[in-house]
Amino acid sequence: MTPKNHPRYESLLLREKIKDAYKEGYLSDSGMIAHGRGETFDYLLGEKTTESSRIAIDVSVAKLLLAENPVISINGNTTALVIDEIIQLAKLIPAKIEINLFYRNEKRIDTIENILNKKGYDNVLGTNKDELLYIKDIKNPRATASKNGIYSSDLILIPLEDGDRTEILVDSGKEVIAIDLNPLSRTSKKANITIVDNIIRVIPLMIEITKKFRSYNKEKLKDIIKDFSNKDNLKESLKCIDLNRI
Ligand code: PTJ
Repeated sequence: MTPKNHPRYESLLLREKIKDAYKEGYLSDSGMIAHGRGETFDYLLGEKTTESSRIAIDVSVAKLLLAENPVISINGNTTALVIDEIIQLAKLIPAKIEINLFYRNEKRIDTIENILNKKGYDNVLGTNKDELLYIKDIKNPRATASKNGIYSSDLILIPLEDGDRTEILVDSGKEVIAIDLNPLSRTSKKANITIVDNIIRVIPLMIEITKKFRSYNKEKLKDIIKDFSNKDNLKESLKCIDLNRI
């Protein structure tokens, strides 16, 4: 048990969630390493939502509300940390939820599907019984996607994604929104929009902003998107890493 008065209580609580998910068998061992890397960048960014992240979140929500067939891709880490919020966001947009694992195996897929089912969410895609196709016929396990989900979607939200898959998605002409604490990762650089922030802060904020933007007309939403440059936004995020902060 983590004592509540511990100065790093929140951070330790997240580690507990990650460890529990690993023990339950749905978080990959590499997922624990990825979490550690995320913690480092979060530390350097001051463990807060920066102005550049806030801009990227606004643009992402506007894009999600304008998309024809938006899909939220989930993996082990996302399920462990923010699954309730993901379900809420998917319902609000509305967007589909697809399980898309880098280290795919049947047991992990079933466990994540069960977690969603127990929360009353039954339409999850990417399960073992779903029809999976190869994006752009790339016969690579990294390129599989649900026929009715990522395969046919125009916009995908990928919290914590590996660079190979981001590249495949972007090169296939899909728009990709990434959430990645590392502004220098291949995913961050390849995605159309990158939110350099922690998923535990981003998804609740996206819910709040979706509630506000839902009443906006298309023109107003397009206005929010129009001047966004991912490269410039990433540069701003990098500036927030103040190595002289002591
Ligand atoms: O569950 P699976 O099989 O799909 O595997 C998921 C992982 C994350 C293991 C897989 O996609 C992977 O190997 O990813 P990478 O290449 O390690 O990239 C993960 C990125 O997410 C890194 O740049 C981390 O800094 C970042 N990250 C880690 N935790 C968070 C995060 N970004 C936002 N919020 C976090 N909480």
